[in-house]
Amino acid sequence: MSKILTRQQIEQYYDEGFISPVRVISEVEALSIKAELEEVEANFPDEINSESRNNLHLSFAFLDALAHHPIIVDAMEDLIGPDIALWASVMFIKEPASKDYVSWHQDATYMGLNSTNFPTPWIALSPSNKETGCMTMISGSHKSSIQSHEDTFAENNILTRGQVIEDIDESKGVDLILEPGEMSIHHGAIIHGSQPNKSNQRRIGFSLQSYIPPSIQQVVGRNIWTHIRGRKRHDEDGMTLERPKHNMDPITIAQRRVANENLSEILYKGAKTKRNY
Ligand SMILES: O=C(O)CCC(=O)C(=O)O
Repeated sequence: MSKILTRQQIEQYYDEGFISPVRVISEVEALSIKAELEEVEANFPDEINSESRNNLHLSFAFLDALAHHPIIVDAMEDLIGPDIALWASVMFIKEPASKDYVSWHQDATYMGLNSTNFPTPWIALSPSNKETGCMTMISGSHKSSIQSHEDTFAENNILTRGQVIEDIDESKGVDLILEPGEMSIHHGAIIHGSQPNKSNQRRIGFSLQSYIPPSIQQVVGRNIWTHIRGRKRHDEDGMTLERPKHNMDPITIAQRRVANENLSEILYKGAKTKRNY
């Protein structure tokens, strides 16, 4: 029996490649997390900024708590079973009236895993809708294989390589409208992207990319996994990450640095150039 997701939601994940919306925390709690995020952005500008946006959960206790949130983890268990590790996380922020966008892509393309079959929850910390630049999913596209992506490194494209899949049938696009505190869940092979934020408020989404069962192996590079629940992965052995007891817990800073260096090796493998995220 599933813990959080209904049978219909689980079927939707397999048929269409995404589920949305699922309430995780109240709007008030989400806005308090946003306020804490903005406080640490102001206090630790070198550690958290538009380029230093990966694996914040490794050093910031309030984001570690979100990565381990029982509603998120129970939903993941409904999709992948009881043994769960988190591959990485990315804070996707689009500033008010900015040109930043995310081109059509499939997450699994550059993750160096031997499967594309895994879920990513994306938690809204501000309203995510057509005006603020929500994610759009191409329904059912996870059923086809990984498409060819062209690296563009385009200036306002906030994906690592600015990678893009051309010639998408946008008529199958479904906008994932989320209120603060709600999440969407998308499949590792679904084609998705997002448009610029035309509003006067920030659009903030915390992408927990991705929760992975032990049956899926890292075949490119060496990822540093966050153990979440159940049996540990064998490639986590000997590597016990400390969870941050408070924001910027000193013991976790070096861990995050190494995790991000490793992540960069994986995400930019074979690329002509590297960005700082
Ligand atoms: O935040 C966005 O607009 C895009 C995020 C994304 O592509 C992802 O979480 O996989």
